[in-house]
Amino acid sequence: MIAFITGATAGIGKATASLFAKNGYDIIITGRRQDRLDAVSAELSKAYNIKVLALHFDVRNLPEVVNAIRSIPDEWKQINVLVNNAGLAVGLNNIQEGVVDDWERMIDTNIKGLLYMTRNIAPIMISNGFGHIINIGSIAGKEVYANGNVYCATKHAVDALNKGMRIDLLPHNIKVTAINPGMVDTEFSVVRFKGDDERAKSVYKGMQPLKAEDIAETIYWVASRPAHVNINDIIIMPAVQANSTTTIRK
Ligand code: NDP
Ligand code: 8X3
Repeated sequence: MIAFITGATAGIGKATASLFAKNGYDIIITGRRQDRLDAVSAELSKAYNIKVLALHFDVRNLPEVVNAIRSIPDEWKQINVLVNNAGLAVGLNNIQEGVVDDWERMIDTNIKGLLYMTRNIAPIMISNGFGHIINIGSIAGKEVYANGNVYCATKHAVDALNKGMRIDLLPHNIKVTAINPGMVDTEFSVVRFKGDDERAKSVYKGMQPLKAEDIAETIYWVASRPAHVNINDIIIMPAVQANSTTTIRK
């Protein structure tokens, strides 16, 4: 069994790669940070005695995506699961003061990157006659919160693409699932606040967020349902978070 996980150098992607590896999957992992990719690759192949194929590319760069996927050896092409996880929020500004470069990074990564990956992996799955694409959306793809404008728009796009690709891939025996988390304590907020650790920590202050492993377990559960079962869509929240804007803090 083979699982392909984008953005496996940190957070949810790394925890997901680790759980699939623990369950005996060979894994294809991606990310832009080569040193992290090498470290995850070495750690998981040693810990779980599985094979790892590490592909170093930026999901925003279509030629890089195409070349990386073309480089996959034939013995790695029986891909059972693609987890479209690579993504980010950059900035938290109102629309009138938004930073256009932040908008472009989010749109290019969360929407176009997910599309580039899907466009290049789905034909391989179709030719195999099986597959499962798991898209990582967000509660931000179900609701909108103040200053979340463009990040929320990108995750609403993931919500729509998830539904659309499920229809298009249905005749090809390819399952499509979205996992939509609330707050998860990863590098997400450090990235959103451009390295401001204190501001990132304040996001989770006084409350217990989800861990990356909580999402990994959900992804693995979805992927391990019987062949006749598909989980279309899951929203998973910390117990103390009711929605994007209502959280109990001590
Ligand atoms: P992290 O910042 O911890 O991890 C993000 C991963 O995405 C990294 O491995 C990073 O790798 C990769 N990535 C980012 N941009 C690119 C790119 N252009 N090309 C390739 N890889 C990229 O965040 P999370 O684990 O929290 O985020 C994972 C997903 O979960 C995202 O889609 C996010 O929107 C979503 N999510 C997160 C929530 C949270 O509260 N944390 C809640 C809901 C959804 P590298 O930098 O090496 O390229
Ligand atoms: C990440 C969670 O609350 O910042 O998607 O939108 S949130």
